[in-house]
Amino acid sequence: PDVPELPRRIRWSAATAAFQIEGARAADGRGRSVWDQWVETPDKVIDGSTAEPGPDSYHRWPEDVALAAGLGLDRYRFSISWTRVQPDGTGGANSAGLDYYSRLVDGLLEAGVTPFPTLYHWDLPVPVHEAGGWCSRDTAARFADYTALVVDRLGDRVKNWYTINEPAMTTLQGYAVGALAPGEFLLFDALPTAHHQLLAHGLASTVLRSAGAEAVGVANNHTHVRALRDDDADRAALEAYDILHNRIFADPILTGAYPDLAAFGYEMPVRDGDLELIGARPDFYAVNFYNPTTVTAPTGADNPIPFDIVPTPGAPVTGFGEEWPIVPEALTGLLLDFTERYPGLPPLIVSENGASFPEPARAGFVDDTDRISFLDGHIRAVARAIDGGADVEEYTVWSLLDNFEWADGFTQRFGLVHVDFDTAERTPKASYDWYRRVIDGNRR
Ligand code: GCO
Repeated sequence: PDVPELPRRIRWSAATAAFQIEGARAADGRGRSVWDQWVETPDKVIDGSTAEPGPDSYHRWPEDVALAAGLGLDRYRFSISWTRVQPDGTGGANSAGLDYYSRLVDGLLEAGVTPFPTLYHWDLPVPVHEAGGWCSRDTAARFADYTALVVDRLGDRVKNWYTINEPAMTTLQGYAVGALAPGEFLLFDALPTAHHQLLAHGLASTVLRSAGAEAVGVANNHTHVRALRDDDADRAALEAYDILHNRIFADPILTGAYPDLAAFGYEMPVRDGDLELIGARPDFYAVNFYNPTTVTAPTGADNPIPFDIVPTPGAPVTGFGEEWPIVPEALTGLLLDFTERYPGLPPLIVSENGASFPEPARAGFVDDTDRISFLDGHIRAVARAIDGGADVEEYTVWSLLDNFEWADGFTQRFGLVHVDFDTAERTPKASYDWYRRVIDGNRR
């Protein structure tokens, strides 16, 4: 057969996120998030786009449901916008905002696709940001309140939840180096934002479980870290980067303790009981994986950063160039490293995996063979990890459809489905049909 076959049955999914697909930023009382501020600030988004209309899923969600069902997905991963539900990040629910997600959930269930929402995919309400955002411990409590509003309305039909998406990217890109909203440049002073997001995950998990949720977990971005050279200086760089990108976010959830941060001269603002909450066993551990990261010892005498990120030697690249090397074996390595590093780990989910390549803005049909080969390689990498002992129970393609790629605007396309960003017209690509065959083949 020409499609990859897994050694055992897993669930198949595809993902999107609210701000990246919904458009309709002012509809039905939606409040403003740090991403609204970001897209309205000159020079923050490469093509000056504002995420509107984009795929316009706020109006076209029935098409998304039909596309998800057409693939034969077991589950669809979408995110809920905090500011549609609770426009100012405090107080009661905006029922018009919740109505939207309620319709989407009903549509998915009618189509036989299990809804698997993410409660937070980066769209922090502006007032919560102004009160300190993720630098403030109180934001975790705000998030738990918002979670209660959502589960109160959807919890009769939604049983599986991702709490927070990629806290590592929010800490590193959002607060440490300012490449994504809210655009703070705090370097190591950004570390408390990791703890507060993990605390938010812990508090929200408790809220969800007591409302009858069956499976709750966080979706973390992880990378497989490699040293450029086999020497002590580069190994130290590897260690440092592995802690900052992977272990700060995985260790407390999976072991109930942070890695030693003394080398960075930092300590997390942990209070009594925090680590019990954060380390309460999740029902799954979800990994967003895109590429490995190669590091070397830092150059420059008083460089505050203990590593330099360099291109991965010999790797082909995606539409992002050298920043995004294509190395499917790195996914096998990552899943096996986790299995070994965290004995007793809950089942693993690959909650995002995919790639963008240059594609036309308008298209009757996109023959995206490069995406097919990327996904084929990574699904085979998952198969090898399962053979090697990793307990992977679900795989998710990022993304169901082309969408707003954050600071890269509409210049990067990750979809199985092409979207004309002027008309929101959707056209399945070759990879859509291929993924449908992968799912079908693995069900037999
Ligand atoms: C995330 C990711 C997605 C991106 C995708 C491609 O936060 O889960 O950043 O939203 O669009 O990873 O970059």
